[in-house]
Amino acid sequence: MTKTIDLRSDTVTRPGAAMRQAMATAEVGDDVFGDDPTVNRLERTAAELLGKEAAVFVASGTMANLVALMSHTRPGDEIVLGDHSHIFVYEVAGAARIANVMTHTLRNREDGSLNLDEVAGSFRQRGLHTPATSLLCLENTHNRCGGTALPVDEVDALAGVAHQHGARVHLDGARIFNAQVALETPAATIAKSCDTVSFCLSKGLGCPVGSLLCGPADFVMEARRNRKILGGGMRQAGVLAAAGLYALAHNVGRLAEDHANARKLAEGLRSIGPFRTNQPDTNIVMVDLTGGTASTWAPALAEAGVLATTMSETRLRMVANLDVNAGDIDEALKRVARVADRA
Ligand code: TLP
Repeated sequence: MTKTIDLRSDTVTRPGAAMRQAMATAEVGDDVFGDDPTVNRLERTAAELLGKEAAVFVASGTMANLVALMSHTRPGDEIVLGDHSHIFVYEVAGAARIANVMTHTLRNREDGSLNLDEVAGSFRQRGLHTPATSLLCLENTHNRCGGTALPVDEVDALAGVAHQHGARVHLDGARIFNAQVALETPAATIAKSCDTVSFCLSKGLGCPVGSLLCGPADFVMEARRNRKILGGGMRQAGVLAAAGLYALAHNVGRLAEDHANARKLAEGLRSIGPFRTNQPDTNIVMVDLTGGTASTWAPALAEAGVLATTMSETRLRMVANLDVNAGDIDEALKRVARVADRA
């Protein structure tokens, strides 16, 4: 059987033997009582890496973002965020349904950034007729903008404007370690001007489950209460936290390989068929189809053993990940070329 090359996301990876060994031997306790030593160690490690006072372990990136919104805002507040942000596009309107906030979207530029003047003009003060804008949400790297890594000075400028208007800043850093590697800048520096930052263990870092939400100690206390509301209080979660500690120790530096593989994939695709791609900063390749449609390309590629995600009728996404090596990228390109020859 030929191996299927799964490029749908960096979430599709399976924990390897060493990670499973770390999970199997983890010391555990009841985390709702604060008794799980491995969870406690992961939370301390995450807070240190992100340069924040404290962190809380949650089930997913979506839960981290929702808990952040619940903890930063009051019902009826307004939040400002990009129109391509994961929170706005992919989180099932949790902001509206559960955090009870109104979303004010601003256009994301191609590189995932927001226009500083538009951000500055978007804040409203609580008044007889108006909601308070209490939070700006940023995303780095930016998923729908092709895994772009937003430079630190841009993050700082945007956060500075929010702070001038009395709002706080949450950074969806689901892939902040990809940004760390691409920008050669510590995640703590990237997140420095943001009040809170979340990141995922279950994307490029290769864990089966888990995200961390990091911020000031009093914020994290409130976040623990909100996590409990969502049913996210976990018990012997040390088996999962052990995977996270393993990943933070072993799987961060190697993200450079994913970035190189994404570049190789993008370059190869451009020379093969009716494809235009981004020049990936990190591990995400956006493939714009200049011939045919996603509804014909995606199944044809799957049939040939290359899985991609359909973003729209003219766009596919392919994501380099821990389970795909440079040889697999060469093989994927050969398979795509065979499909393109028949098209
Ligand atoms: N992204 C997933 C899908 O939901 C699209 C993917 O395959 O890329 N923030 C960002 C920037 C994300 O990309 C994701 C997941 C999340 C948050 C949510 O994380 P999970 O899936 O753990 O809830």
